[in-house]
Amino acid sequence: MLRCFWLLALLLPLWLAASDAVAFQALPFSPLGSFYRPDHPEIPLGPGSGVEEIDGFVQPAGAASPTDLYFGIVPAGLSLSFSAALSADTTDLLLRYDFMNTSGSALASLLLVSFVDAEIDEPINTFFNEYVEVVGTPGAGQSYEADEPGFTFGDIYANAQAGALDGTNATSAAAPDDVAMALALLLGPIAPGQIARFEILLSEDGESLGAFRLVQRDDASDHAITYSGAASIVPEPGTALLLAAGLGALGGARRRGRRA
Ligand SMILES: [Ca+2]
Ligand SMILES: [Ca+2]
Ligand SMILES: [Ca+2]
Ligand SMILES: [Ca+2]
Repeated sequence: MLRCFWLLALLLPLWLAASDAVAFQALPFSPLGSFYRPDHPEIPLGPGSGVEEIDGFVQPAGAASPTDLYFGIVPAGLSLSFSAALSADTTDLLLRYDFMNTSGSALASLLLVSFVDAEIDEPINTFFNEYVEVVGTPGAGQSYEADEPGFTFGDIYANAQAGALDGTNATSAAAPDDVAMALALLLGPIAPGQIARFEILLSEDGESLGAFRLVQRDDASDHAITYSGAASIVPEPGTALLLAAGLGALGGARRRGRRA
């Protein structure tokens, strides 16, 4: 009996530490980068966190409204390569949406609206004791929204569907509720064959892409989800080759210099 007690006393701190160390993990995203919990029950995101929904809405210049990637369709004139990657220490989940302009003509702009409805410590303290903190100022081409996800009063989901985030945080620590976050990233022009790369980072240890970020908090937990995004044009293959050749020549010059 005494031996059992000591075994328990030894193992309990280890078990508590292990349970607290649950980290972000890969989610079963659709090929176009959507995740919807009712399709995949009981998938946690990280320490205390679960995801109800991650989705993207994409709108090329001239389109009347965005296309919801959840339905598995990409607007005409574009192809999408999506990937999700965990950092080596599994504290960060990077979502990458690479849209190539396959239309044969320049595209003036492309808008991606990312939408995340996550919950923190839902089994312990519900999903409706949460709020969002907005840190910094949106960069060029960025806008955001934090709000109740649309099951009761929030308009964030409707605004994401319309491609028009309202740039406000309707959540507050004083009146916590269910919350969702959205980021809009506008990029252009995109030449034929070029790739518009949109990256979204979900972090459990406060990392972000750039200084602007939304931080989802729980009023009874130390866990938080930091959400940020960045957009860039990926150089055309020709440019990338030239760049590589230039760097190669530079490397060669340095090696020669060191030997001399
Ligand atoms: Ca990290
Ligand atoms: Ca909660
Ligand atoms: Ca709103
Ligand atoms: Ca939520």
